[in-house]
Amino acid sequence: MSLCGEGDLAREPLACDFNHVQGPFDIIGDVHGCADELEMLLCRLGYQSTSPRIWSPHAYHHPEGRKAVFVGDLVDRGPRVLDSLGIVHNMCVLGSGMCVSGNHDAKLLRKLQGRNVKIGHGLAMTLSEIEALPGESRQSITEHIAGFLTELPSHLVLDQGRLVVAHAGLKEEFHGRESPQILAFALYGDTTGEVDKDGLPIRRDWAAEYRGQSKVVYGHTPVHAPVWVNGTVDIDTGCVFGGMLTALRYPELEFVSVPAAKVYCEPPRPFLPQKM
Ligand SMILES: [Mn+2]
Repeated sequence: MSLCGEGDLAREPLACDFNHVQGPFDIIGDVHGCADELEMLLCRLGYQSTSPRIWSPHAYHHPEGRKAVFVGDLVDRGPRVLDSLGIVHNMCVLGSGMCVSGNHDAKLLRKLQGRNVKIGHGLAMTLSEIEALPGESRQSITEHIAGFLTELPSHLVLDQGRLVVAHAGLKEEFHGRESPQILAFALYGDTTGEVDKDGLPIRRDWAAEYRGQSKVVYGHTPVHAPVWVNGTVDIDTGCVFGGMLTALRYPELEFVSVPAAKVYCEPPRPFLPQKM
């Protein structure tokens, strides 16, 4: 909120408020450093490579003005994290892309801000890519990454509220609002605070209870194929785990996927159909 005019309280748009942006969109699932598959998917969707010379040499735009909307978790686990960040950052700057924060992006940001975070295998791979940068550019690239990650919103409300994109999904009462609780839901899902026998967080099935009018497109939990549930769909088809990188074309509501070139990381729990 900011004061404006003669005491009128002018409402500043929230970071998530993109009601006026109509698309069409290509919403893209968790990239996790799989830039090879991201570039292949963008090409299949009709995006063309451009040379923005902003921060990294990679960017794409669509000749018909479509926008790629990323569900977050750009980083960790995969082989080309910095290229993935560069592509998405540059597309956001050029206006051909938008992105929400994922839990891995938020954790990398905390690490870059000097906070004490637990470094698992996935984050270690991101940090080793940063360490491998030549000394003279490492600091400025790291600052660019931190600045980009700081600006990622918790979720996006698009197309007059008809479309909501959040990393782990979002229940209707949280759409278009901001709070620490709403951010936690958008990043981690509807966690109960308990863990299962494998030590993984137990999540409530918010999508099963969803009755909203807006379509909610999200990622975070790898599934072997996207399935609509009450107007919500998880498009994280586990590319980094050897699955696919999937886009949902909107408003067409068509899925476009490219297969992962390989298993880059073993999944924490199986998500592909079990072979009999
Ligand atoms: Mn995630």
